[in-house]
Amino acid sequence: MRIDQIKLCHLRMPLKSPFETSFGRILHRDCILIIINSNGVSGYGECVADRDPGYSYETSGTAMHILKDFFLPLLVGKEIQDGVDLQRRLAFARGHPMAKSGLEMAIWDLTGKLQGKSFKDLLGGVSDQVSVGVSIGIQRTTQDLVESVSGFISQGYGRIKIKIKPDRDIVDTFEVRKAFPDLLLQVDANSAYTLESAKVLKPLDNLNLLMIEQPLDEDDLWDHSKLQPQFRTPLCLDESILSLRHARQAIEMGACRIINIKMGRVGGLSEAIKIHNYCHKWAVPVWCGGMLETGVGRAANLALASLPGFSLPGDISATDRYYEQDIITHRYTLNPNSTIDLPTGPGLGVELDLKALKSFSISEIEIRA
Ligand code: OSB
Ligand code: MG
Repeated sequence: MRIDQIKLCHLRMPLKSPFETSFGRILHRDCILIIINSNGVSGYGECVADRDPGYSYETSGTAMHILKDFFLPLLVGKEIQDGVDLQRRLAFARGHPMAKSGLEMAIWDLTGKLQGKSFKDLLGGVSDQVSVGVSIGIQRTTQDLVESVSGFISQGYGRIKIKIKPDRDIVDTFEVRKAFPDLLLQVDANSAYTLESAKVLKPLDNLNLLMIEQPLDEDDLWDHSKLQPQFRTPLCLDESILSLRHARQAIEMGACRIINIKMGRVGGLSEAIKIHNYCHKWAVPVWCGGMLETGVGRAANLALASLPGFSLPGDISATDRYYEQDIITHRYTLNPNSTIDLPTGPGLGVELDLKALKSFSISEIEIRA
């Protein structure tokens, strides 16, 4: 396909409620919507970099810079075969996985639309609905947290993840477990501990948690490999896994027993699929992580999570959990069995709500051939 034009919309969307993690509080969610035009057809991609460098060094600002000054000039006016071809052209650039991933998503959306195939069919997905859970941020008090968990359970969510940090770990998790003894429950520390300080988490090992996500630093596979043998509960890595190579090394050294796959974090859909395939082959459970995506990125996550190795519920909640107003016309809803249906149209299968898009856009850039 020939790339005629690429447009970047830097969006800032109000969240229904603040989302607090060990790295900070998110009130507005930033992202970049990427629209690639080829022969009158538009492909959409979402770059999930946030406004602040809390989860990762990449921000919406660095992504705008890398896309505008380095990637777009290389692509506009060129013939691109597919996502793999795109990544070959971007491989000269070190890092910036979220910027690369947003572009790759748009190329896959175009590919699907041109071939009349849904994302699920392009990827080889095996189900039309995927199991999902909800990720709950740190609340003002433990009591607020228990109430929030209770609210999401009544909405039908069958798996809950709670965020933890030092001093908001043991009591929060114990109280949620006490209130809901049979709940599928997991915790996410977003790198808030060290090998030493993670000793305080030992009591969580008796709470029948599905996993403990990313307790230590993102660049610290080695200490995770020392921590995992001290716990019966599986450790899951999120921030630490930026590529298939990291996934293989983490598994080989016993740094985790579960992997969270986010296409933005690993540089795109093709790398995400490689990690899935590797883990599936070695029977390592994976699940699809979330970055508070708009309806565009959420469609891609749903399709990814329909691959056969995604055996655990994903952080892919209904639109309602995040946004009063989304940038697509469809709103994802939760089925009573804690699943969400995949879109069925060609490509991502989503239609933009242009009025909403305009209202959230804080800057736009357009490059034509
Ligand atoms: O660590 O999984 C995380 C959101 C932003 C950045 C990092 C994380 C998260 C979530 C939310 O946990 C998942 C979602 O519902 O999209
Ligand atoms: Mg995480």
